[in-house]
Amino acid sequence: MFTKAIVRTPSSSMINGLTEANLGAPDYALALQQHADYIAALKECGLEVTILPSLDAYPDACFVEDTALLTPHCAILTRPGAISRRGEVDHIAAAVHEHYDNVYRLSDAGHLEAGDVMMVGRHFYIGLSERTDMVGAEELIAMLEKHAMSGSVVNMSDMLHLKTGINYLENNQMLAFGEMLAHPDFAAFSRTAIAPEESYAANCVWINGTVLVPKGFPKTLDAVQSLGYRTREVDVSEYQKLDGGLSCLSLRF
Ligand code: CIR
Repeated sequence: MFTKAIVRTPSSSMINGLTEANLGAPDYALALQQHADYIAALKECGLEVTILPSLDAYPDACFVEDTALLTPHCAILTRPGAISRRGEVDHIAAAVHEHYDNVYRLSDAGHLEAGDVMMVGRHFYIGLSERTDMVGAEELIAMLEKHAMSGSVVNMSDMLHLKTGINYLENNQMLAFGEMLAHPDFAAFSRTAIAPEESYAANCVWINGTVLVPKGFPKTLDAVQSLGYRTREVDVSEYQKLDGGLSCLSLRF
């Protein structure tokens, strides 16, 4: 169960955020409305939400998920692979320290964004992407092991982050698309295929029995409901324009 979440209000500078989506620039006013509804959804799932202020100098800073990994036993501040995002970590640190006694920080030797990290109980799958390398992954695993948790790396080639393509809904269930559908590392799980035209919706988020599903992806909504989950749709179209999914917009712990 999760009890808390941390989010960051987007800045108007988000229109300059990193993206390869080719969906045009986000509408900032609409993005703010969508962010407010995202926070409402987190609260409906029972979470107490800390809302951090926008950071004009960091257009991607609303995607807080990448800057820290919050586990039940410790927190780890990351070192983003995207150079323009590295400074975001200093700005999330205080909020993380407020909630955790055991806080680690990855060194400057490698890089890792927590969008590449998927928690399955006490085990953490770490995608090796353009944003996360082996050095960062190995450092993270060593920190997890200090607290009786484990990690393993996942080879991948087609996606921004691991959780762009696969997400755990507890109960042995995962949503997957593309190269994650038949990936051997997840053979032990029941994988529900996301329709190719709805690939963005592979990034759903399980919170305390409810699954947040991005609005506008009816096949995925139906599939998740058919698995027996309560669902809550959240419109994040303006974040999709920046390659950001539902999970990227919060740290849940
Ligand atoms: C980026 O490219 O870093 C942002 N525009 C999107 C980050 C999405 N985060 C995530 O998938 N965890």
